[in-house]
Amino acid sequence: MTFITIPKNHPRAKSLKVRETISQSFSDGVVVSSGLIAHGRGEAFDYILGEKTLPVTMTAIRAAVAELLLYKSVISVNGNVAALQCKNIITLANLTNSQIEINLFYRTEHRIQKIHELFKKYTDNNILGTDKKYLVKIPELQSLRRFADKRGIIKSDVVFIPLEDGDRAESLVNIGKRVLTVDLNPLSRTSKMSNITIVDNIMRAIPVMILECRKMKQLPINDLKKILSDFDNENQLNLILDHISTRLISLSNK
Ligand code: PTJ
Repeated sequence: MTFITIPKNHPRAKSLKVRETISQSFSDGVVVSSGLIAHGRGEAFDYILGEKTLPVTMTAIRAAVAELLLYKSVISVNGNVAALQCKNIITLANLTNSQIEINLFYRTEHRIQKIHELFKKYTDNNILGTDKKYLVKIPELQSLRRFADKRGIIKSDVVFIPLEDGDRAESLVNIGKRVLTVDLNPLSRTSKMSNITIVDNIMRAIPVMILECRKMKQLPINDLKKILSDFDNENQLNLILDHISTRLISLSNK
């Protein structure tokens, strides 16, 4: 696919560049067509939030990093996450000693292979979710996301599921996992079902998590546990909704 060059001084250049990346990944078979729609919904929420990482979101980011540093964790990646943040996911996984597992809503062997190849370009780490002999089904989950790796998600304490659907978030919580997510929509079921929701664009959230992780790695275990116990996801989502309400009122110039 060829694209018209985006002028560097275009006011929406950054956002258009991300669109270009995700469209190209659709052509490459990494992203599914619904992934483009999901991206558009994300953009709409990002516009409303103000397209920056909110100070209040730093609390969720630090709590999520604390979880990844403290417990046996898996970062679950889908097509959109692979397309937009592949290299940074590898960095975050290395820093937190987490495994990476591919898990797709629109699961096909072809897409698994494409996403696997993409990760293998940048890492020698074992990418889970790719070898059928290790896959088992998560009970009660009907979608193709039910296939989870015995060595990864099944064994883990914490599953980080950026850009997810609510059903799996709920099923993972039901089987006793701690669930972390990145979702621009504070009203989604995933946001509400997860233990820690980072309401931010994945393009900003993962790089900020990496920065925080580099700082927090030096902290004693009890400090990390305190960051976690101080965090309340319901309160976090309420604060985000407060921010949106205040922002929209101020924009209406009333
Ligand atoms: O690759 P697959 O087959 O696993 O499919 C992936 C998608 C994303 C298509 C699938 O998981 C899906 O349909 O997800 P949903 O239910 O549309 O949820 C995705 C959520 O991510 C929505 O709440 C979006 O607002 C949000 N979102 C989209 N883009 C971003 C985002 N959140 C953060 N950063 C983004 N860039």
